[in-house]
Amino acid sequence: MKDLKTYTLDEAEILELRDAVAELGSAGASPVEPEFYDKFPDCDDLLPAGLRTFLTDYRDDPGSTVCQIHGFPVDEATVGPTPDHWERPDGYDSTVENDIFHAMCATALGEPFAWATLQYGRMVQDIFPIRGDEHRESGHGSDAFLQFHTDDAFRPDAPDYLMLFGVRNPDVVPTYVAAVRDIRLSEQDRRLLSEKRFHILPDDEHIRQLELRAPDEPMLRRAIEMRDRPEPVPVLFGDERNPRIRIDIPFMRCVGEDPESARALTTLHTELERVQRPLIAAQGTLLILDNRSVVHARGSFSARYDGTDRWLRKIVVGEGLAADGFKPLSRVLF
Ligand SMILES: O=C(O)CCC(=O)C(=O)O
Repeated sequence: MKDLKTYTLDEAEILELRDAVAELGSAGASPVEPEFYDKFPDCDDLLPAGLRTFLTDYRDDPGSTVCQIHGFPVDEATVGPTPDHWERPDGYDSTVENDIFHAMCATALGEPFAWATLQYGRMVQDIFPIRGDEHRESGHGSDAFLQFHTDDAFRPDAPDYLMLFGVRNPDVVPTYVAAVRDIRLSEQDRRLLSEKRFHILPDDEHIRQLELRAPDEPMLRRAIEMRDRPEPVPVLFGDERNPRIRIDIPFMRCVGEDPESARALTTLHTELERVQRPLIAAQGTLLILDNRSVVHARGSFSARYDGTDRWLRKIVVGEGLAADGFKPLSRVLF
């Protein structure tokens, strides 16, 4: 990927950010809750000027794929051990500083939102290994390689950006990214992949979390409907010079018997592997992926479950909502 953009915070900017985080934090609203974004819709104005410009340039460049921001300080003692589960009975105070920084950067890109089906619809979600999930294709797996996907590819209104903040990543487990613009495909494969020949199903987490905790929720029925009666969709779409992609390798299949399309999908997968690049959401690094033009995967690793495991925080953002001047009625969707 030729166009990875990087910003490293300097000491003066870190001090400025500490003040901004303290100011927003003292108002008592948590970025885990939707109210934070309604209360502080312009909190990105408090970002250091250079960082804010970096983010808006990234957002406004139609060719942008991935960027990373290094250097937000994380205090090991404050964040404490990596939790066992996203339910986190002790609450979210330990990560509030980096969550506020994360939320400010998210607001510079568009409207942060969450899915009601995931982690009780919290606006900042946890990614870390959970005991028993080792072989699952989710952010809570570890031994399983999490294969290429765009986030929530089963939905037409999938996020535009995915933002991953490293609370800790001691084993340097990579997030692999591949830009669809870098791949080479035959005309025929491109055509097949641009036709409505594929079913993309909701990934397990959208259904499993509600089945366990809120089996009577209507949104669970909607998610099951999307799994059992998916609409056919293309994998590639948009302008050929700057193509868009929706894909979720472990949760997709061709519509009916279609060996040609299956082969085109395999070729696409191989190409994504060829152009992939490992990025590290190290402690204090924020990775930002354009979820329309970049696919991502995660390396496998052995979880220790001793409080030192890899821990990321995640926010997803819709750009279109803000671009239209439209404020969502609810930030927790399904
Ligand atoms: O853990 C990572 O690096 C990636 C997580 C991921 O794939 C996701 O949250 O969709």
